[in-house]
Amino acid sequence: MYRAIAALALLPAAVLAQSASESAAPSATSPVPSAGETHVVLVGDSGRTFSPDNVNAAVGDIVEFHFVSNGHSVAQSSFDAPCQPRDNNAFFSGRVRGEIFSVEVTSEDPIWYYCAEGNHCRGGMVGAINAPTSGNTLAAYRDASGNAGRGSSPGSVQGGELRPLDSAGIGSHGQIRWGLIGASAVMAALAGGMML
Ligand SMILES: [Cu+2]
Repeated sequence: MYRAIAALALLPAAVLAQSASESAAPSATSPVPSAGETHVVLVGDSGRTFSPDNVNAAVGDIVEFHFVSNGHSVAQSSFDAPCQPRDNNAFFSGRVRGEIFSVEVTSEDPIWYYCAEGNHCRGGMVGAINAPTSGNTLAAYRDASGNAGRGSSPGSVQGGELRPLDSAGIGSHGQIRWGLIGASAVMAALAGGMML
């Protein structure tokens, strides 16, 4: 009798362990772009923000800006002059919604960017790719943006590719989609385990 109870007590743990390994499987087999890793940055998912506001990317990687809310853009600046286009080749998405703007990382140098709409940049809506952890940090760039004037835009949409977000509001490269599926699968597995 005691043994039977002990075995039953162990059952939920075994079910949970198995569910966890099953839900992890899609990530392992999800398509990986051959050129390099893809990093997703959500634009405006919680107000005037890029999140994450820094990504560490290698040459050949892609950074995708997912415009999940209205009234934002992404434009490249220098470190020294936030809220202004870096030069005539600064990347710029234009003001878009429901689209993905993909930028290829072609250098190990830090890349600084901002939202060019209204006062968003001076309000701190800035970000970086490969920001150093000392010296010219993202925090220093953001501080400087607070003293900048109203943001200005590069003259044209350039330096990246635009494509639509899919109907789920999530792009086709899949990192976030797999993340959401993984999270809901874990929740379902937990709920299922509790019912057992
Ligand atoms: Cu903005």
